[in-house]
Amino acid sequence: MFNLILFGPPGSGKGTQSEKLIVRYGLKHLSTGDLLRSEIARQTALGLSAKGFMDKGQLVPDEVVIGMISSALDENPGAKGFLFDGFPRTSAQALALDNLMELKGSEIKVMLALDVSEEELVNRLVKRGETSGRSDDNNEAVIRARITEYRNKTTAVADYYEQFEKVVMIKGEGTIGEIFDALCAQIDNRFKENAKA
Ligand code: B4P
Repeated sequence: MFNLILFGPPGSGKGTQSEKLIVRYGLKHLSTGDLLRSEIARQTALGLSAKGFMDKGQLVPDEVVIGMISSALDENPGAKGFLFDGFPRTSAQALALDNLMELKGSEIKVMLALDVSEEELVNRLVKRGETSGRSDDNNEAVIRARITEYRNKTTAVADYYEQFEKVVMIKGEGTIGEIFDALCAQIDNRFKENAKA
């Protein structure tokens, strides 16, 4: 299995690039943001509780998202590999993911981290808020709260994978095509190494 994490702050392009990467590499896309929004749309108990956190720009509690990822992994036993988008977002989630991967006799091969300036992030999310209908995108204070959550709780996840030399920084500003090419170059390198191992 080839498993990778696409990492970066809110609005860095994780969702945008994931859609293209799963097509190119045949990976199963696991986006905790998408999974949570689907729970909200279906008005499940999990969704209703998650919405309160998301609308304030806060992270949803670890046990909720870890449970969702665990179920999604079990539902896809034949996957060639997983692309994790927006997960893990805390150190506890990173440890849980490593344990889940170990249970499957697999591991995270690489974390590709998109680097984008804060002003560009805010601009992108404010712009998306004009059309997306997402309640966490239509208020600049909530967008800034999401970026603060990222700084306080999520950057530690990159430090965690850094100790295993699995983090590769990618410039996340430029055209979507340029960024996609840079991501693919890194994946192609590691796929080759994977095939040899
Ligand atoms: P997510 O759904 O993960 O969303 P995101 O971080 O806001 O966006 P992403 O980085 O995917 O940006 P996108 O490609 O869409 O999280 C939403 C909320 O869910 C979180 O705040 C949290 O509350 C909760 N949550 C999710 N996972 C969680 C977890 N593991 N633990 C706890 N809570 C969790 O791009 C943004 C915009 O930029 C788009 O409009 C796009 O068109 C544009 N764009 C993309 N690339 C561009 C480029 N190169 N140039 C210009 N614009 C670009």
